[in-house]
Amino acid sequence: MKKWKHLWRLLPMAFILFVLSGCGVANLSALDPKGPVAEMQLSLMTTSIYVMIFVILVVFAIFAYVLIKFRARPGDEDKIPKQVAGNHKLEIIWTTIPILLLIIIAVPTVMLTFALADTEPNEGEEGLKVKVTGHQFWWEFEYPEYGVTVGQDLYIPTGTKIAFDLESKDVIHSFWVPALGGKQDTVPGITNTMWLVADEPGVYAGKCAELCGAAHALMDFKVIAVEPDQFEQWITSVSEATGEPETAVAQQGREVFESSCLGCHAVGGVGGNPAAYGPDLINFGDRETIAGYLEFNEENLEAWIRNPEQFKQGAKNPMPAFDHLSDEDMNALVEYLMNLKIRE
Ligand code: HEC
Ligand SMILES: [Cu+2]
Repeated sequence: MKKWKHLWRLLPMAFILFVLSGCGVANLSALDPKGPVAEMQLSLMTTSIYVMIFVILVVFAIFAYVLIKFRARPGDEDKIPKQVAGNHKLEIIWTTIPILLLIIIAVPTVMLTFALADTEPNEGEEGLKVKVTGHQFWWEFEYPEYGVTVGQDLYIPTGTKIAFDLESKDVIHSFWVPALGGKQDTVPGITNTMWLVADEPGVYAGKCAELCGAAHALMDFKVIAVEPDQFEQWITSVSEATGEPETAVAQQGREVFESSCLGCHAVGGVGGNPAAYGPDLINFGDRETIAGYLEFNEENLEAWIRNPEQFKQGAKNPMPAFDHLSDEDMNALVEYLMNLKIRE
C-alpha cells in the first residue's frame, strides 16, 4: 500500500530506541532484575504503570464518548447543556475512584519502603557489611568486618544480604547497580544506608547516578558476585596479600611505585594518604576495567599513568601525570601492577 511507502523514515527512531534501551550493555537494566531488591522495585513500577494505563484508558474512553455524544449539532447554537455542578453522586464517584487508585499504589510503596530500609539480615540469613565511599571519580569499598578495602570492583557473595553504609569524600554521588536495585546518594557528612542481594554469580555494571563533575559519566564500577565460599577465599587472600613483586622487573616496578605512587595508592594495607587519595591497588591485576571504564590492557594502563587527565577531567583530587618516567621504569611499573592479582 502507498501509505506505508515512507515507513523507512521511522528507522532512525527505531535505532534511537534501540540505543536508549541499553542493548549491548551487560546487566545494566533495571527491567531485568537479578536480585530481590530490583525485583521488588520493578514490581512496584509495573503496579504503578498498570494503574496509570487503567486511568488513561478510562479517561480517553469517557472523552471519546462525550465528544461524540455531546457534539454541537445544527440548531444547537442557543442551547445550554445540562449543568451538573454540585451533583453529589458524581462528586462522590470521582473522589472515591482516585482514592482507591492511590491506595493501590500507596500500600505496596510504604511496605517496600520499610522493607528496603531494613538492612539487618533476616533470621538465619547471612549478612555482610560494606562501606561505600564516593570520590571524584572513583569508588572505594571497605569491608569493616575484615579490615579490607578495595577500589572500583566490589566483590560480594551471592544470596547474602549486603548492608551498605554510603558516604562521600567530596560532592554528592549516587550508588546505583541497576540489575540489583538502588539507588542511594552518597552525601558528604551523612551516612546513608541501603541493602542489595545478588541471586546469581555474575558481573553487574554499576554507575554513579548523580551529576558530580566533569567526568561523572565515567564514574563506573562493577559488582562481582561470587559463590559464598569463593568470596571467603577471596577476602582471606586480600587481607593477607602484601603486594610483594615476584619477578626482578616487577621488583624494579615496585621501587618506582614506592617512590611515586604509594603516597596515594595503598597496596596491601600499606601506603595511601587519606588527604591525597586514590584507589587501593592490591588486586589491580584482577580489575574489569582501568579507572572504571577503560579496557583493561597494558597500553591503556601506560596511557593512564602518563596522563590521567586525558581520560578524566575535573576531579578535586586528581591523579597527577607521570609522563617523565623512563620507558624502563614504566615497563617495570606496568609489569608490577598487572601482576597484583588475588583471584586464581
Ligand atoms: C596524588 C595522588 C595520586 C598519585 C601520586 C598517584 N595516583 Fe593513581 N590515582 C589517583 C586517583 C585519585 C585515582 C582515581 C582516578 C579516577 O578513577 O577518577 C587514581 C587512579 C589510578 C589507577 C586506576 C585504578 C583503578 O582502580 O582502575 C591506576 C592504575 C593508578 N592510579 C596508578 C598510579 C601509579 C602507577 C602512580 C605512580 C606512578 C599513581 N597512580 C600515582 C591518585 C594518585
Ligand atoms: Cu557522578
